[in-house]
Amino acid sequence: MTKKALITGIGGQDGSYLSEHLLNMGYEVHGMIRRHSVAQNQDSRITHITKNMKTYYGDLLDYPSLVRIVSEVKPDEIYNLGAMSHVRVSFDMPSFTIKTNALGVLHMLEVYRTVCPEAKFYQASSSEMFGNSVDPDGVQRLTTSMNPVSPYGCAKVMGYNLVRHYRNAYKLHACNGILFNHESPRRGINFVTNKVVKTAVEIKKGLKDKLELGNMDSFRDWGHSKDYVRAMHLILNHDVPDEFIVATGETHSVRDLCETVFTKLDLDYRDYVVQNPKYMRPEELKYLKGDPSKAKEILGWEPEYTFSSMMDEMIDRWMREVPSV
Ligand code: NAP
Ligand code: F7E
Repeated sequence: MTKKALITGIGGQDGSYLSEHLLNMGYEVHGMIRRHSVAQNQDSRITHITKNMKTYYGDLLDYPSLVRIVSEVKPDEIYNLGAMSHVRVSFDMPSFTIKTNALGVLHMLEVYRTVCPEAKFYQASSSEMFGNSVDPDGVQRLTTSMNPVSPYGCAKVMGYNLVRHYRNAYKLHACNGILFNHESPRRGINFVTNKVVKTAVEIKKGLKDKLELGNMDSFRDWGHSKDYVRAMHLILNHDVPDEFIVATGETHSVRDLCETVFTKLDLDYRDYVVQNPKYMRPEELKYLKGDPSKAKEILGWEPEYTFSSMMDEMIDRWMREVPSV
């Protein structure tokens, strides 16, 4: 029988790639989108596949909308990807962030428990939950303590714990994927990778003469969203509901990122990058490097992209889309 998946945050970066992946596997895909005053922004990342799926208006903070959608779809698999996902913005909008990323998870779990408890549930947990905790060997793993350093991270810890609690208390198949940073040409342009790539291309084409950044000395473990949505499906479909880290096990500083991207465009980043305190955070997460060994050993997950091939794909997008003067 055809499996039915329901995705919250279907119009986001991961929601769009996950939809493609599930459609390719023969799933019936349903997704929740939010109403925007500019209607074309509601589903701009998924317009190429909306004819193959069904979308519903809803919001993680609007409990009746969740009851309506889940009752109508009766999904076999729920992927809760909806979130206020920008860490720096979470300092500006802490209340909305905590509501969406923590209370929103509780709402989804309650509807899941009461409407379709036989379904499977995936929660989009994040490496931001670790904050500045690092094991002595320079890696974050499932046993690393969680000391979040942003409203976003605090809310994600709450969501993570709620999933574990619901699993144990109500015997639900509810899982957490702790995903480290993952990017793609579809990444929002206010996240550092796509901001650097887009601006570097604009500089290359003579449209800009500088790139303003915040902290260039933080390190991130950057993978590709396409690889990471495959991991989501594997995590959810493992026999036992569990927690998994998804990461590359490689780390780069923001400075390395700039050097890589500008060098690929035959430019020297030091001629163009300036620091602007506007992009600094009240508290910074300095270093991320995840240990994906459990996902590799138990789920057989392997990423296909490298840092370099992902940057090439992102550069290609902007070389095509940024007009030449
Ligand atoms: P994204 O592109 O920002 O997508 C987030 C989606 O959530 C958007 O479709 C957004 O809709 C929706 N959303 C926001 N507030 C909502 C609300 N109150 N009710 C319902 N939907 C809401 O993020 P992403 O990169 O795809 O990430 C997907 C999930 O993984 C998020 O939960 C994120 O926190 C988590 N995560 C991401 C990363 C990463 O590096 N990408 C790493 C770890 C975890 P609008 O477009 O209408 O705002
Ligand atoms: O920042 C530094 C910034 O905003 C990365 C989300 O998907 O991953 C993401 O959160 C680093 C930080 O991602 C700028 O200070 C410097 O150290 O691309 P980012 P993030 O905060 O790591 C986690 C795992 C998630 O779960 C989140 O949803 O880059 N940085 N200058 C800058 N960052 C931005 N955005 N803009 C700058 O100008």
